Amino acid sequence: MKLSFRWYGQDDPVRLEYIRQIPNMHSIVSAVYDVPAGDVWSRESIATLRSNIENAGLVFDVVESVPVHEDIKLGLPTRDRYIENYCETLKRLGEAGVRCVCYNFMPVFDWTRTQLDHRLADGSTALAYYRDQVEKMNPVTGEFSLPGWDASYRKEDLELLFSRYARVDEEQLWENLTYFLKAVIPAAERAGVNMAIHPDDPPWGIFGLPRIVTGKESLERLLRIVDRPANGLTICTGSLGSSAQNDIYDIVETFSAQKRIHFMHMRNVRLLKDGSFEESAHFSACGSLDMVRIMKILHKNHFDGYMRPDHGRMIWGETGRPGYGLYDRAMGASYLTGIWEALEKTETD
Ligand SMILES: [Mn+2]
Repeated sequence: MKLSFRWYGQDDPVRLEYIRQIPNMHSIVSAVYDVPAGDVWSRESIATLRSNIENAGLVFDVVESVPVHEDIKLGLPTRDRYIENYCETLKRLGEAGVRCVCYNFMPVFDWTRTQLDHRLADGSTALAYYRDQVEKMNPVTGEFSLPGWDASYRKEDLELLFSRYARVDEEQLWENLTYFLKAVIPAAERAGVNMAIHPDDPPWGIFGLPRIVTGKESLERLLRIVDRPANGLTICTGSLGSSAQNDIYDIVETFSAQKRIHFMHMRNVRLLKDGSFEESAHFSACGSLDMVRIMKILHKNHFDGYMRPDHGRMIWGETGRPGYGLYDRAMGASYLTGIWEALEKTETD
């Protein structure tokens, strides 16, 4: 297991020097943020990112994410140009030493929450998703807006996107993903990069948009499309685990035994009866997931990929990017390191 930490570049209030002080820290997970989705990442930007990270004594070998242009997800004729760009970016990342690229295939919206500052009993704040609030929202009319959305979308852009996605059902989205993978996975192999798709977050359709990377069956289907190690997974325990339908332990067991998990996002969630969920501290008793059980499965299957603490709460008066402060994620990282060390030093026979 190689411990890693997400960093949003020079604008991130969490500094690389601080991240380096977390015991056992190995890799920085980052991205080039100065180009629109679909464009090729410049060699200069990649090199700057790499040298910033290496100067801080850390390794730059994981990227999250290289965004997939909407035209690829929609299957528009323009997709070929964007796929070509994608492959070129992978080539350049491979040359710069990157070994794992996380991406997702969610239409229009990335992760979705209804609240970014839900106050927990201990006074900290966390991200939360309340189902009844989502059901009342209409993103196109803009009568309600969700936190965390890409504010650069104008109303007209959203209307156009939604009208285009009206013709894309789940099977069509699978076809578009298949087309993408068949082009991109061979390029990733040539670049020495493992692709690791992030599951949809939350793992169900929202606002009538299709979502397909939602559970064990869909992950199995995805791996079969191109049955090569470079076509792999990011298992996000909090994303998959926010649906009571998903058996996260079985999922981790199945795919870590097959060596198809390249990246683990470890976080805990507390599931509510109506299908809503609140993010929680990493410690198992704070949420609905048994983190030790997940780590045990990974250890048993000799997991040697990357792992990062996923979202943290805001604690100790820290302000900044919701879910991505330093303090709680650092505690999460140390908690994971502690569990892993205990497993390493415990006789398993
Ligand atoms: Mn995640």
